[in-house]
Amino acid sequence: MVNPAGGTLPRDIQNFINGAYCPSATHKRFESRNPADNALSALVHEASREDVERAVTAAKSALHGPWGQMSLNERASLLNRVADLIMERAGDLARAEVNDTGKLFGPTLKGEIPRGAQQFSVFAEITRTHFSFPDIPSDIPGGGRAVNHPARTPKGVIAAICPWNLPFILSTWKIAPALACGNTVVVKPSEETPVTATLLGEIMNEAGIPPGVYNVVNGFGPNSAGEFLVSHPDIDAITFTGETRTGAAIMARAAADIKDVSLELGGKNAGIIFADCDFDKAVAATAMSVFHNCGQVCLCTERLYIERPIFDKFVHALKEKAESLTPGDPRDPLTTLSPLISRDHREKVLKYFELARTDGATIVTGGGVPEMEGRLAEGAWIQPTIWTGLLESSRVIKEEVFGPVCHIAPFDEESEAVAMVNNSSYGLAATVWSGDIPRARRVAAQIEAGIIWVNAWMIRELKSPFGGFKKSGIGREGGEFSLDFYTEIKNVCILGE
Ligand code: NAD
Ligand code: 6OH
Repeated sequence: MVNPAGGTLPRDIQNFINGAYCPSATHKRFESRNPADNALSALVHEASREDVERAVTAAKSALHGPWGQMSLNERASLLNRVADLIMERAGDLARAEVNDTGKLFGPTLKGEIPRGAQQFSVFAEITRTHFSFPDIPSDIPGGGRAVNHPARTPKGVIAAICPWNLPFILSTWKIAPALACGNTVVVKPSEETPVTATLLGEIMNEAGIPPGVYNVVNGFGPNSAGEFLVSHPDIDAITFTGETRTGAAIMARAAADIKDVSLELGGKNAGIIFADCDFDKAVAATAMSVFHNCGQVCLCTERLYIERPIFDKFVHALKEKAESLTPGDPRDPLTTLSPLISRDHREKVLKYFELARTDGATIVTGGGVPEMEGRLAEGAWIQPTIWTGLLESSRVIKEEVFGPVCHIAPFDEESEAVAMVNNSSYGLAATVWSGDIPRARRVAAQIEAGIIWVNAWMIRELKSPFGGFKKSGIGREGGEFSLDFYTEIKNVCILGE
């Protein structure tokens, strides 16, 4: 049993450059606070332009050192060692993640950290087995035979810019394929959640990953580490997860140097629930999809369309689920609701609560801030909230709130539900609940989203493709689908006799 309060947490978070922790060149530090009680959890060294320069230079030269000469088997062994060491340090990583985010300790220790470890073993195996291609002979006009050898080569130095909602998993999602494909990386964690990516530096050193292959620069976006990294001429590609607006700014900056981008952006995910579904399962999974991680998973559902005969019953059942959630110390196994990431983010969510009221919503439950006791009264707590009665044109239906909220509307016709789901500028994920599988397949085929679950939510095989339609992003990552972003394909054509 890992003690959630035990272990020594790093309080002074430095940058990790060329295999060593180093303070900011300007000695500037910023505060990181625990959203459960607003206590100061770390002082973080903000990387200056000079620090970013050193990190990118280290990553660039590491490409051609021992890392670049390694066999695929050697590289895979190192990455498997990283996976093992993450599991050995799972307690430290989970505690750090909980302090940074307010996430529940149990699911973080048992779910998110092991899943981050798994990314390294999955990509070690994928790249070890996929880098040899069969020869493809082709006929040349005028005689002769040529043999084409397509070979994947590393793209170079990858900038990985990460969000705060699932800090460890979403950073490993980028780091593991980047390294497995032979690249080097400079990671910029969110300013809200710098610790786990920084701790990973210790693990990389212990695993024997050569210096410079993995680097971390901490700081903010504009006029800070994020912007310095994105605009650095020696960055070869940028993988970004975060808000659509930020993705657009990064893409615009990357265009100047024709840098490749992979963008995992915002969403306004919807669920369609037909009257013939397994009602209890649909309610339980939908409650998870709305309230898990306080609604701060990019795959969370914020719009629900319920077939009219079960509308009232469904609203009532989801209300009961929402009201049964218990906010509290994230380290307490009895806590079932975590806080938002920060009080600033809570201000944003509360503005949507206000907007919903102004737009005439019926507040089924929630709509405010819960009363918390003692030190937790300082935290970023919010009530799980359900609305009905809004017009589809309301900004609350159109914009991503990123909190434990949803709007529920009835529908009569299948085509009407599909049209409402698709009437969005986003297209990341959707759920369909029905006992009629041919219908569920037909509906799924019409939904404009990158990930569609039928009678499920959030079951995600790491090797499956992940990404969004429309303003939810560009590109697909996950398993083999990551290879196209993290490699360049070079074709060598040899003309024989
Ligand atoms: P954000 O866009 O505010 O920040 C993400 C990262 O970008 C941070 O590290 C930030 O410092 C950095 N950044 C900000 N401006 C920058 C700039 N101009 N140049 C370079 N870097 C810059 O996002 P967030 O608030 O951390 O995360 C929440 C958002 O992320 C939500 O919109 C959510 O939907 C989205 N998200 C999407 C996915 C997905 O896979 N589609 C997954 C998780 C989160
Ligand atoms: C967006 O926030 C992505 C979530 C995906 C996962 O957590 C996963 O483990 O597949």
